[in-house]
Amino acid sequence: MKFLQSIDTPADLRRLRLEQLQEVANEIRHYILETMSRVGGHTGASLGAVELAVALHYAFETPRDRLVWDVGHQAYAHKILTGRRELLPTIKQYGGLSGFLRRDESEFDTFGAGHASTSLSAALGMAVARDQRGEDHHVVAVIGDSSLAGGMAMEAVNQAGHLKTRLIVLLNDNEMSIAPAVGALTGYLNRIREAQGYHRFKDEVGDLLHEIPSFGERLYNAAKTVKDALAAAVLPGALVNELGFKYIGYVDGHNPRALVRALEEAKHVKDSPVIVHALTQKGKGYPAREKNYYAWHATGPFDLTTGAALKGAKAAPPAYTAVLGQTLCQLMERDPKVVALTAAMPDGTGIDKVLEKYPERAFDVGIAEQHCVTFAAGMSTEGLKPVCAIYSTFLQRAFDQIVHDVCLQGLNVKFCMDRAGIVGGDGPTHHGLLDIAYLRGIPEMVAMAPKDEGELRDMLYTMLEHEGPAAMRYPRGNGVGADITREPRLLEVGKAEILRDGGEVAIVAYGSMALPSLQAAEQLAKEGIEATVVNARFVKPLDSELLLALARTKRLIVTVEEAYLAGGFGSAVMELLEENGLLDSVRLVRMGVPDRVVTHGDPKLLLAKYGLDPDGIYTRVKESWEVLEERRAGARRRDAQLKG
Ligand SMILES: Cc1ncc(C[n+]2csc(CCOP(=O)(O)OP(=O)(O)O)c2C)c(N)n1
Repeated sequence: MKFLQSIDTPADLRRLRLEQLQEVANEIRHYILETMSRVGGHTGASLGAVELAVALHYAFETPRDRLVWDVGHQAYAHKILTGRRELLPTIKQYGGLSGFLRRDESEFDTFGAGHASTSLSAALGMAVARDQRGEDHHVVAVIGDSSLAGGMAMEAVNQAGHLKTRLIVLLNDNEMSIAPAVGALTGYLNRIREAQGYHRFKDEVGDLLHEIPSFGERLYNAAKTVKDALAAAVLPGALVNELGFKYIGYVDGHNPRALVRALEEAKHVKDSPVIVHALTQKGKGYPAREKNYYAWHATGPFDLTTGAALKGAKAAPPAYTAVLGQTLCQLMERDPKVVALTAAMPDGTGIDKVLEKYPERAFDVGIAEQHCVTFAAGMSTEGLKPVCAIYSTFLQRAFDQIVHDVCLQGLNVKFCMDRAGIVGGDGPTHHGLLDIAYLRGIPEMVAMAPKDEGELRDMLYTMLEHEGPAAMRYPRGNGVGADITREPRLLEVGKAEILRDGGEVAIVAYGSMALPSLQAAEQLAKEGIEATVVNARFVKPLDSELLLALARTKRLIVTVEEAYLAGGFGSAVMELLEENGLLDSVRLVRMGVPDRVVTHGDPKLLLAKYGLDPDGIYTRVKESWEVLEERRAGARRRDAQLKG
């Protein structure tokens, strides 16, 4: 690494000559590839933005000039150039670098990111604040073509064009989301590309016409009129201009020289926002680019020469995601009213399988969770049964749509929330810890969580048979090896399942915590503490009959959930006991995630940190039980003293 070794801040980069930047980019690309082949990460997305990061830090005086990356998954080169080079191998690991951007990680990360389409709003806010303070630095947002189509980004374009604020937007256009990009905006960007080819052709023809003696000039003028008319229709950036932005482009996004030149040009635009349109290739330099588009976006560890994924040693049960996709296909075969929707996550949600099998009944709406939910609501008014498969964390975006457009009208929309709970390396922006709290307060909603992948199938079937809104949460990763070959069963809505019966303790677990609770109970039994274990299945409606019976007969109830405690499953049980005047008759202990930001890292480690594994549950139950026993013994001693 001839250059990289001595680049500890962007100021070091800016000391180099323009023609040396490509070499710096090559070194960064090599370093990312080599590191990611060992640790995995958003390899492809970041490989595609190497030259962008180099050009940006070269052209702008960061951190004085503000750089706002959208999502942040593509910003590994930015991390490398801003003093975090040595830490790259720790990315996404506990205590290591974040996989996205964090203000507390670096002064160069001007805005925290992880969810898409936020950069333009944030950058516009910064630019307006700059103007109000009479300062003169640049504010630059870097956004991908798919994130630009997200609702928030469009809202920001609308306001920026109206305010005429000085703001630079670097569009990282690789024609890809995680899957191939979808939507009319993608079509528009494609047309810009095609139109530029046309204009180049036109200019060449113009030059030729000029060379024809006497007639040439007239022919050129006639052609120019036609060209102007055509230009109005397809001029690159015409729509962008109409929206109040200047347009510079397109630029080869892998040519640092061209990029720096375009960015320098953008700096001179003072009276409006400006878009610099860079064309990039996701996964640029990744060895197996042709084979699997998902690998262009993110990878686990891989073979550096072939790009082939390095597989784990033992075969694991199928992932919840795969079981969802496969079961949905199966159920769609039986019920023609069912349609499937994903918001830019076909692979991540299993909807890719449905898109393959039922292209007419499955929709990838792009990064547009809010639209997705209301689109589904509209379909359901006409008798369809839409299933929205959206990660728990991304469904947060669509809260009001769930309330206002689905539940208040009692519409028949189903929500499959993948990645519910602690997701691991993607960290705070991606943990799905809030869905229980944000869904269970909504009238009409039915909310459930399966204990394993077999029950996921039952629940999907149950949701589809249920009339009205319903949601199911399930964790990231592999199932537990449950039978997925049997026919899905219809479950009774609001009925829990007793997994183990006995003793004066009840562990009531929700979803992913049911089996760890069962294991904890087995461990407790070995020490003479018998516990009933309940797989709650539903948080709304709760199985109040069973829970009240437990409250009347047990001395200790422990609720366990992989979610924030505030407003969660345990809170629902506590409310039920309070409503029935039972809070004093039984000791209630709630286990879950406390009111804290949960960092990134190995999910096993994080779950253990919050006591949400068999050992943690065992310990908490045992301690709580011992306190009760101690109190009982104390009370007995006092009674005896009084009597004596
Ligand atoms: C609200 C939200 N929905 C979905 C995602 C998942 N996601 C992460 S990156 C990405 C694709 C972004 O595509 P684009 O903006 O074109 O950037 P690229 O990855 O192509 O560089 C998606 C869908 C997200 N981060 N946030």
